[in-house]
Amino acid sequence: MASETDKPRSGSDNGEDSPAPPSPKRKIALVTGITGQDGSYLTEFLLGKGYEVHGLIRRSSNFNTQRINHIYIDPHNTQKALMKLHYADLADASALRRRLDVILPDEVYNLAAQSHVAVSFEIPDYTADVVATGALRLLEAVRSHIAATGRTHIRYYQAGSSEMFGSTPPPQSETTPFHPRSPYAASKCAAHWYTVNYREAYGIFACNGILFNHESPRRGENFVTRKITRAVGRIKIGLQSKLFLGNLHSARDWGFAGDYVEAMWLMLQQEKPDDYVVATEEAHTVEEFLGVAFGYVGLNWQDHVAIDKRYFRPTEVDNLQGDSSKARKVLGWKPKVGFEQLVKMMVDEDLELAKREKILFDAGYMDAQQQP
Ligand code: NDP
Ligand code: GDR
Repeated sequence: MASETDKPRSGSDNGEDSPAPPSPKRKIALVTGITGQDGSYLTEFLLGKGYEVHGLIRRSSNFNTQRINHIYIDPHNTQKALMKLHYADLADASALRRRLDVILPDEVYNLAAQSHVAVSFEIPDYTADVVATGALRLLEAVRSHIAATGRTHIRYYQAGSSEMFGSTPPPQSETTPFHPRSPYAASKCAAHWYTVNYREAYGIFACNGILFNHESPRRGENFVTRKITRAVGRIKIGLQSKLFLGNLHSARDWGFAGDYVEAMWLMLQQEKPDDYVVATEEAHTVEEFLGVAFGYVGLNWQDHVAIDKRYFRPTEVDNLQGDSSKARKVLGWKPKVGFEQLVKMMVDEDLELAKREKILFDAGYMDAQQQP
């Protein structure tokens, strides 16, 4: 998806500072982190509900819109281009406020984050700036936007994480104490409490979704599930033989991202703002994930997996298993995709991807050593 100018692919013909004429019918959503796994599923979901979706994207030397290219419609097609992209960064408070004033959203979904737990030990300061202070900047932009415009109906969703529970044993619910085990998790705790505080102090309709791990074929390739399914595809096709991993004994409550974005939306449709745990309520170890993924294509993971200490974290989160009874009761939400189905869905897609890579490799266009 190439662009000829340095302007993001926005459907708006308006200048930067003049508000777009509000659509009489459509609800307007503003999504930070639209280029990420969840941003792409949420945008599909909201477009399906008839929303106009505005996404904030970061400037990058490469285009970073691969996950949303399939729903992109050229902005010159003004009737159909309902996803609009704008440059902004959670590090830039004035840009956030300006975007709110121009886009005039009804709902704001804050999904942007440096979301990799292990990486947060390497770049803790940056992680805090984006994950914690970034959420505060956006909340403050929402608060001042409401104060200036009187648009009190605006609703805010904060992407919280089961990582906040850290070492507190399962099952973890909304009343379970937080004990974060990484700079990422500590920053998410700050964002959680900023959100609660803005709700209590200013009466903003702000919700925290405390989401347990959710995966998909669009998951970043350095998260353990996708790293495994990418390797399974490549090993099966003969492009790779070994997979290097860290701790195989941690347990996670893994669901499907496509199911979880519906819960985000449901939270903002309630009468009152509140916080909700979203989880499958089923936990599996990394080793179990390996067993299902390799077994599905007739391979034995023990023949291919090697342990590399570099993937161990200074502090690990051993066991996450959610209690999502509140979300099930109040929101009427429940997951549709189970663990085995999720793993197989990811392996199927990565097998196809590996086949395409093999064609490039055989034609001499790709170095098989360049593993994801
Ligand atoms: P991803 O890592 O796939 O996506 C993160 C998004 O944030 C990307 O669009 C990224 O942009 C954007 N981003 C990163 N830094 C900035 C910044 N400084 N300013 C603006 N945008 C930025 O995450 P997921 O989609 O998996 O997760 C979505 C949210 O939910 C995150 O906040 C994550 O922490 C949280 N979460 C995720 C869970 C999961 O299991 N997936 C579970 C619980 C919480 P770019 O594409 O340019 O990198
Ligand atoms: P997590 O996901 O830390 O739970 O955070 P990740 O997939 O990174 O790790 C899950 C578990 O697997 C272990 N592991 C490895 N992890 C990675 N990334 N790479 C490896 O090689 C490897 N080997 C073993 C980890 O130690 C860990 O125990 C995700 C992110 O999406 C967060 O943003 C989100 O908030 C939480 O899920 C809920």
